[in-house]
Amino acid sequence: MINTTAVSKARRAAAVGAVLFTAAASVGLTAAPAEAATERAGCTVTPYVPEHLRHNTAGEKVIRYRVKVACDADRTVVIRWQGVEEDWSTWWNKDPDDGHFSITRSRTFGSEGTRTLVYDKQLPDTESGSEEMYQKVRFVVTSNGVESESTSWERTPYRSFRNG
Ligand SMILES: [Ca+2]
Ligand SMILES: [Ca+2]
Repeated sequence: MINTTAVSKARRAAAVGAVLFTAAASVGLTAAPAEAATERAGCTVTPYVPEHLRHNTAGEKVIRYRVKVACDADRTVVIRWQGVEEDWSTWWNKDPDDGHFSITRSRTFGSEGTRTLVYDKQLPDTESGSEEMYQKVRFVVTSNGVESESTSWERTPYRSFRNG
């Protein structure tokens, strides 16, 4: 039996991809790197594409969300951190992304350094077929009592994971 949901999802993804490709070509953009970093006030934060870590005792996939944080000395960084399952809305079919987690993490650097934050969570089941997981972060930096403005949200590409 043909899985019509998966087929229609693939068609929608292809259609969205074609539109994005056209838009990028028309303004001469190059493809974004798989992982991009944002710098603000002496801290650089890099979110990575989610990875399959292991299976839990229920037989479900546990996904690892990883963010690298590098700061100069005397910095405190507060990161808003979300995991999301991507869907594709069109004007004729509203299908917004599914929020998965939303957390805040803070790290203080007395001296210059780099730390990796990880968050592990069971893959959600939001639809038939695979789940397209990505993560996004934004952050503020405080140094000597001065707080920076927040960065904009920075998201990773998604990675597809099959449930089970
Ligand atoms: Ca999806
Ligand atoms: Ca979904």
